Amino acid sequence: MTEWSIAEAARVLLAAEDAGTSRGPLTAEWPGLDVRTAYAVQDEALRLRLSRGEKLIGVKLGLTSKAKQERMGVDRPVLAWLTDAMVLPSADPLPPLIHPRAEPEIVFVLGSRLCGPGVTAATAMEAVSRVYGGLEIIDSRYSDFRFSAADTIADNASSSVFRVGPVGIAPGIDLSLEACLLEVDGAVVDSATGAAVLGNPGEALALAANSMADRGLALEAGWIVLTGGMTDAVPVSPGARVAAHFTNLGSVTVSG
Ligand code: 0L1
Ligand code: MG
Repeated sequence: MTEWSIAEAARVLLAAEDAGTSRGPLTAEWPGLDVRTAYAVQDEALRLRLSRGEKLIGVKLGLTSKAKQERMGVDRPVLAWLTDAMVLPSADPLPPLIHPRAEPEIVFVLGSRLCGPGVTAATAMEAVSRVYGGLEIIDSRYSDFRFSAADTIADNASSSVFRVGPVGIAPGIDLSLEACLLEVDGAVVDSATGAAVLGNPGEALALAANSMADRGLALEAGWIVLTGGMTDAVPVSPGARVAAHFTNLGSVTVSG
């Protein structure tokens, strides 16, 4: 029987990611894994990633849409770390993954540090230098994407890779109205506007800053922030081509 600890959980989940294997939820074996402990697991896994040469480049929010929370059975948004190893270079196909799913996101690049508590969507947007469209590929280390909030937080919110689109604009447009069509192999499979992301992606950014402040942390200048899937995540089969077409933020494609 595994003697669970923060260090052991981080090691096991990172090893599963590296090996491309999935497992049952940690909470089934470690009932003491609560949300606070899960963020400590995530932080320890980040420490391991940095110690092998990865660079911290930002954060991602997950489960910022009610529809996705209901589908995944998790009742809160989650935060996780982004490193440079998660950037999918343009034109590269997906690396081997366990069960990849793609979701379109509105992406911010911060021009200045953003530190909670008390950050509102309006003050959050003042820290943004550029807004992009992106595609995040999520890949849970739990079989069948079955997990509790604490499980997925420990698993860095199913992070694997993401691609930011080629069009970056200064903040100013109403992002709640920014629309996205999600296509798989040329057929539209879903659509949404930025309103799906907590009413406005600026709200997600404020939530990230305020949640980080609860942990004594801030969002740093230059960081990338993925604000959460606008639509449900679609499975990416080998050879499939997923495209996200945004109204003002251009198009992003990923091939499986
Ligand atoms: O980026 C995301 O929305 C992922 C959140 C974690 C849960 C999941 O795997 O959907
Ligand atoms: Mg996401």
